[in-house]
Amino acid sequence: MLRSYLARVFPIDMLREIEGSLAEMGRLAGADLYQLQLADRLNEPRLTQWDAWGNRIDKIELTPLWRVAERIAAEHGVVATAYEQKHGSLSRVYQCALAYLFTPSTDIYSCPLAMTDGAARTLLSSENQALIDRAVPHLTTRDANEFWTAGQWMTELTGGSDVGLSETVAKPDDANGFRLYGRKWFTSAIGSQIALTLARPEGNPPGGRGLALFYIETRDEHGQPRNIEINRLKDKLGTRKVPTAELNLVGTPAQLVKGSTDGVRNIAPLLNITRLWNGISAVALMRRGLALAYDYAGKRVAFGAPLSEKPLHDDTLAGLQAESEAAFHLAFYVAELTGRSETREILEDEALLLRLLTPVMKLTTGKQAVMVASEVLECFGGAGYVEDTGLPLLLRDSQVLPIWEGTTNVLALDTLRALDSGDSLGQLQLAVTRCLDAAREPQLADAARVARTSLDHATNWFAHVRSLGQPALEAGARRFALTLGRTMELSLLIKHAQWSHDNEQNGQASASARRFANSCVDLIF
Ligand code: MFK
Repeated sequence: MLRSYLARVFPIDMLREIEGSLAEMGRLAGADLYQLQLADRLNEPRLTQWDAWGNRIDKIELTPLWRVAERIAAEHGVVATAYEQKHGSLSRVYQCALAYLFTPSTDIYSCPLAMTDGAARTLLSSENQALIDRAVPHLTTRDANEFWTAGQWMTELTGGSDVGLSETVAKPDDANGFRLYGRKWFTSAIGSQIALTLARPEGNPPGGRGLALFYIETRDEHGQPRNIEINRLKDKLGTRKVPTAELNLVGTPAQLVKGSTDGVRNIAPLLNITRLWNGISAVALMRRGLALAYDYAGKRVAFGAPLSEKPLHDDTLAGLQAESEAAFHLAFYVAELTGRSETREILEDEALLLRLLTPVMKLTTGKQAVMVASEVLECFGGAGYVEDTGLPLLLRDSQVLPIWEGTTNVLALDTLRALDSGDSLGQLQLAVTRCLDAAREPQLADAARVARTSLDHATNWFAHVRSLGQPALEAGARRFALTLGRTMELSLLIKHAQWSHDNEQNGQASASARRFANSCVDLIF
């Protein structure tokens, strides 16, 4: 899947340049990191709040896998590649390919990397030169000793979705900075050196506009938290290697990143990057699950033959293959658009498409990841339900993907918000049409018809229900957004299938496109 896709989007010379590093990352993920992941299965991060002498230290210890993952991520440029810009706008695609290979064997180390990437992008777009000079070289370096990761501290007791309700207060201090006071309720990857967070400068109005975006360096030169008390680590269903904390900010020194208002708008670049990572993680975990299921199907003999020779098992795997290929193409398409926006090659119309497709892609692929992981476990029968196979982890870790970085419903509403500006739906129609117009193979015709019909249905639904008012529109927003996502996925899959037929004489993508076309693309009723 990855090789075929890269061969389509990269010029051949560029592909030669990046192939070696991708192959090396693939080797690490399949060998050293995978072995370490299995050995690390029972380890979890630890919080030590007090030292022997009664001092509050709030020390976090990561597991061995995560310590290795951090070094490998830095040295292989899993964040840096996007900022070195050696391959123009395709640098972002190259970076996502590295992240895709790195993710399945590193137990959601993608979380701190996503936030690090998002923080670098946010700082760069803030035009705050002092903070850019201070932090971005650390966030984007390949030197593991200099590498910093970033946290994204948004969620408070008042909720993870309605961020405008945040209660953290910012008071000016004597050194032209601020001190933050408040309680953050779900702060992922608390081991990070810096964090971007939201707080309300005293006197600002309520809501998201009254919040401001702040930069924090979490520990002092002795490694002590800077007026941050870590109350406990979360006891989560999955992502258990990620040290996620509840913490109090008790006069934490902080600096404004950009203005003293509009924190939600100013942190949006970070959200959009982490949502891209969420999609790449979704397709990476699906791919890992499928690889294991295919391998097992060749080995497990039942009722007289390997599972791989059983038509029903084969059919089940084909359905999962189609879901994961479709999701892959949408996630990487958003990476392409993101890359173009970062090199400012993006046209105004394409920027609208990117704004629309980012939440659509995140919510669509998140749901697919959970479904695929659940089915993969079932492909192993009872073994998929047993912890020491390492398989249950896949389902638990996938389950976070539709939740964090905006739940499916919150992102469905964000999709409606994205449609408010300009003709973004028209841009999506254009993108779908371009994909489908490329398809000449007769065996893709039915699939292309499904994509056209579901797109028409979605656009007609939107035009009609919009006239009925906001409650009706919101009630259908999830079905609508998922239909847009699955239609775009099908269209991209068809486009790739045609290319693969022409250039590789390979029918895999075509088979997946036909299969996916019959897998509930249109969810509007
Ligand atoms: C494995 C990889 C993943 C790694 C994960 C890392 C783990 C991190 C764990 C977490 O931190 S999870 C917490 C993440 N939190 C969220 O994702 C928040 C979910 N909620 C939303 O996204 C809400 O839609 C939102 C908070 C944005 C709504 O808040 P508001 O105050 O009602 O915002 P509003 O008024 O809609 O938008 C304010 C401005 O921001 C508007 O611009 P203007 O001021 O110019 O009008 C919006 O257009 C803009 N905006 C909002 N979302 C945007 C955006 N602009 C661009 N892109 C977006 N996505």
